[in-house]
Amino acid sequence: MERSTSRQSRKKVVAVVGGGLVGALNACFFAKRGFDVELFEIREDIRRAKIVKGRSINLALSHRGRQALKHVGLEEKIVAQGIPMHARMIHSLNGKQSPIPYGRKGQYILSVDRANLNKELLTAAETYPNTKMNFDHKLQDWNAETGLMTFARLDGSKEQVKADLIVGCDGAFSAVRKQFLRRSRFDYSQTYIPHGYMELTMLPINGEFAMKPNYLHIWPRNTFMMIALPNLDKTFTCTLFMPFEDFEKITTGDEVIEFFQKYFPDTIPLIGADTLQRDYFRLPAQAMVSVKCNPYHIGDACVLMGDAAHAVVPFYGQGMNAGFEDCIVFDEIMDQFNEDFSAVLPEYTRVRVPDDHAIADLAMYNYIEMRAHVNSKWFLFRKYVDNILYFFMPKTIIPLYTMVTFTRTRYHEAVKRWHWQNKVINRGLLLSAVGAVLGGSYLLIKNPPDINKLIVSAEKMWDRLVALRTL
Ligand code: FAD
Ligand code: EGU
Repeated sequence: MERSTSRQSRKKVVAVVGGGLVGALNACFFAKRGFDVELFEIREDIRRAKIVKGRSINLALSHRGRQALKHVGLEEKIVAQGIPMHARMIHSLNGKQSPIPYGRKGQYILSVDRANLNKELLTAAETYPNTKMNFDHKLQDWNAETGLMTFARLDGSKEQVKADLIVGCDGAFSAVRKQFLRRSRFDYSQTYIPHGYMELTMLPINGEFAMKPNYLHIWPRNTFMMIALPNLDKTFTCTLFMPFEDFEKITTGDEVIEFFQKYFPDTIPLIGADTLQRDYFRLPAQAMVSVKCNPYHIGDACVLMGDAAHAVVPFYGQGMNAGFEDCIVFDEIMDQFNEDFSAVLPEYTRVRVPDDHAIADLAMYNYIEMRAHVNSKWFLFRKYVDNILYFFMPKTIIPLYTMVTFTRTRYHEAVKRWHWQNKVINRGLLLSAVGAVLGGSYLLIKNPPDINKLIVSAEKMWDRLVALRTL
């Protein structure tokens, strides 16, 4: 069956491949501009599905993601269904909890439910009369010369569709991207990290959240780490990050408890030993991959966005936020170039690649940093220093996570500024050290201390020490 959806007289047809977070949002962006939008998604409609399988249950939504939602009039609605997290709560091994604010009052990130967000975005896209949703459509192949796409259905049938523009939003293992890989001068790299992740549910206790809800809870333990985000149903989703080889060492329920007793003892009564053992063996640990590529487009026919263009490891909480920002950046360029795809697509690649590569690098850097030497004390110390410098010099020293999380500073510029700030801080430290030595020497020379007084006070000190010993 062949179906040609491009019509001469009408607005151009945009095929969005992938109905995940970025695909569904993109459908809204293109529909708002008046294009004929066809969205293709391999899964059934998740709004009707009983069980939604997929990656992480909840996500941290921050400024960039919110700005994108605002563009399509969804910010308020989504924010109302999220849980504000004003600070991180650092859990030390001894059970001590220390909050560290994300920013000033009123600066917070949101814990949002992935499935719910996806449903809201699909529903929003569908309210435009010029969108058509095609579920149970798996992109099998497409032709970069003709733009003809082939979809496979569950019943075994095939469908061929043509569009003026193909927007690849089909995630880290993108089928759209496969055609890019066959072309010359396409850069591509993918890296699996040695860690896997596993999600554990912390149920409410006596009908209330088991821990304080308005925090992103973190258990930093060098190579092991756990993070918990609150859900609207008063549960927490705990994500355990650990090298695959360590996941494989734990094979019995007793070993699970033993492991948690050693590294996350405060969570055992909160999750419950039996729930912990059940959740641990329910699903195998999931892999994490980082993908970078360049360019993001082919001619005027196809463009990649979201994880299809840049899968990042989750150690900055930015994957979805960056993907949502892709949509804004593309939209702005569409304005600049009058929706002329042959100009918009190369400009989008030119502008966006350096920023997406920067956040991919930052997330990987943070992964390596956390794994290498971040225990709870170090984490607390680093964030305190960040926040104190920011408090006293808010115009000069802005913490990196602040630029990334609470502004739309281009990612690559945030990295540049971070390097510059580090230089300033190091010079400041060096200068104060040199200043202290020079100033101290000057004062000593100007007011030479009376050597007798020094000796006397030394004698007094000795007396005091003796007194202490005999107490
Ligand atoms: P996806 O969500 O993967 O959606 C792709 C869609 O395409 C899917 O619906 C899929 O079914 C469909 N599809 C795939 N292949 C085909 C095909 N051949 N034909 C048709 N359809 C197809 N990001 C944050 O911003 N904050 C966080 O706190 C955060 N935490 C994370 C925690 C973990 C453990 C992980 C793994 C990721 C986290 N992320 C976070 C990243 C975030 O999940 C992704 O960046 C985001 O889901 C990307 O959205 P996407 O729409 O590009 O891709
Ligand atoms: C990982 C998994 C704390 C959800 C990075 C911070 C994350 C999230 C941090 C996951 C960390 C790490 C930041 C936010 C956020 C911190 C951030 C990480 C949400 C530098 C559901 N990270 N994440 N940084 O600052 O900027 O609190 O799975 F532990 S939100 Cl790894 Cl802001």
